[in-house]
Amino acid sequence: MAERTTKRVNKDWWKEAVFYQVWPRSFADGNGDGIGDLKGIYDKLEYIKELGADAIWFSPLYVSPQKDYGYDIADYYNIAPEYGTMDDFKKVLNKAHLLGMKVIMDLVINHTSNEHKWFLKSRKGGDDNPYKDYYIWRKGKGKDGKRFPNNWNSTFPGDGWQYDEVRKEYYLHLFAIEQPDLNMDNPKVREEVKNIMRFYLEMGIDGFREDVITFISKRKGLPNGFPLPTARGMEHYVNGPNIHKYLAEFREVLDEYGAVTVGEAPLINAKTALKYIDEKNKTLDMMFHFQHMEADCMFISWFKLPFNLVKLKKVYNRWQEKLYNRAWNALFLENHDQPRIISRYGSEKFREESGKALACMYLCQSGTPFIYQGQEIGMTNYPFKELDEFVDVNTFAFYKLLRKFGFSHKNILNKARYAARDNARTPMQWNDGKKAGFTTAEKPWFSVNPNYTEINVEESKKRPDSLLNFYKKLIAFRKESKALIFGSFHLYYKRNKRLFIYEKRYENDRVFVVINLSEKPTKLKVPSEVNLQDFELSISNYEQNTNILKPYECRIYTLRR
Ligand SMILES: [Ca+2]
Repeated sequence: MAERTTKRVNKDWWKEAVFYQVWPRSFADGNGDGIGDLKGIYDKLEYIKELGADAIWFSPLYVSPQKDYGYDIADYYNIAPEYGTMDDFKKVLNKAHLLGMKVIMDLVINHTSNEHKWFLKSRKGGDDNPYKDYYIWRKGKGKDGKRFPNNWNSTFPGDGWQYDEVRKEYYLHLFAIEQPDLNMDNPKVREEVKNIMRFYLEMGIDGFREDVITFISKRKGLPNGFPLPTARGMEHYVNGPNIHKYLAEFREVLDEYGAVTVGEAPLINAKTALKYIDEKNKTLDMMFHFQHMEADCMFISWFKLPFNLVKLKKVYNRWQEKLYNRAWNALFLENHDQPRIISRYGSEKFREESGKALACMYLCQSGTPFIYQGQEIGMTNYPFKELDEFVDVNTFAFYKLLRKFGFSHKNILNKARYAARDNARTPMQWNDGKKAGFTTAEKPWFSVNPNYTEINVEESKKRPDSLLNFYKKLIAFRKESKALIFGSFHLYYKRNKRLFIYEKRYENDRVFVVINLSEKPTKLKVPSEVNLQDFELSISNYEQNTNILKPYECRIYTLRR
């Protein structure tokens, strides 16, 4: 029985892979116009490979007005001119494949840009218009037709509906005003999605990361939502009524090509996730949930709370246990929507120590790890001072909402400094030269974090004990360890507020992981199940290891054979 399970688990390449996420605009500028591009990416593929990555996820590269930096797509079949051409993309794809790396694209189909030709045609309305029902249009309510069709909000906080002067109707947008939601109940729209998938799968890509995929099915009749102050209506579209039907349709196309899919799933818990990813009947291979990103906030980083390790451990424990031998986790600490993890769960004072401890914390769990650009060198949040230094539409939407709720300008600025997605989007810090080696332009599209003189790839490569080299070592170690990738998860000292201690077991292998996730020196605890005499220390972020764990000390012990 155990053997059968193992075989089944091993057949999928992505389970033993480490993914690297590239957010193209800020990765590397190849032509000196201040904006990251495919030429820049092409030249840095070896760097990604050397880290130990087996696959790359590209955030959207398609034609877009960039209101939401590519997550508002105006043409799925072409590359944004500022990033290059389709030929440039094919060169990147081919080179990645030659280096032994897979490539997945971002599939954004909950919405398009309002500049997409489907939307431009849909605005015209008319019964004989094939694009009429591509989006979610409704007449206004009330005598004068000026009231919104229902009370839903956008998740970029604000109203969920926008009036269109051409069609004289409202359209639904769960994100920015410039991002109208597609009407996935329309079979023609689903065929369009399948065509997009086929186009890139035929080109040779290896799968998709699917943006807010759990939002694509809205409840029939679009009933009013529970009267929350924000995010109203979400119970009618998160994991909506036809989601599994639509994903099963898409899965048929994906399966023709053996493509991997990871779905973004805000607000999902492990029990609900299994409806999508249980191997017995799955429509997605993995899901990005966000419960582990709530250890320092209420739902989202804007509603900050003190870091709570007990809460974090509880979430990890639940997902590791629930999915064990049943489904597969996607592991991440950062992406383009999250502030930098060292500035959140770690410590800027113990920057590299805490970066290593956090790497150890998630890379030793079962699942497929994703590393976001700059995370591996320990990039931190940006020291924003004024509102006009931010660029993200979501930051301004939150600013507006919180002002409405009576927060002061200064207070919101403090929140934004910690919570804004902008923090993840500053240019990659390659070296200590001008503009961190990101661009030769005088003015990059977005400010470089001034700490680039200390925190950059070149410096990290040179120094054997750098965070970057720790990531390399840990990734290589993980690849050789069935216990880390496939093992069962055993959490010890659940209620301890500083220590994160767990064990992974696989057949006769045992790996014991000890992390002091605090700035305070803390006495090492060893559970009765573990006799440390039988283990050897494989990896640690300090040279001397005693009975007192230093700030953010982490250790990985392996059972002697
Ligand atoms: Ca460029």
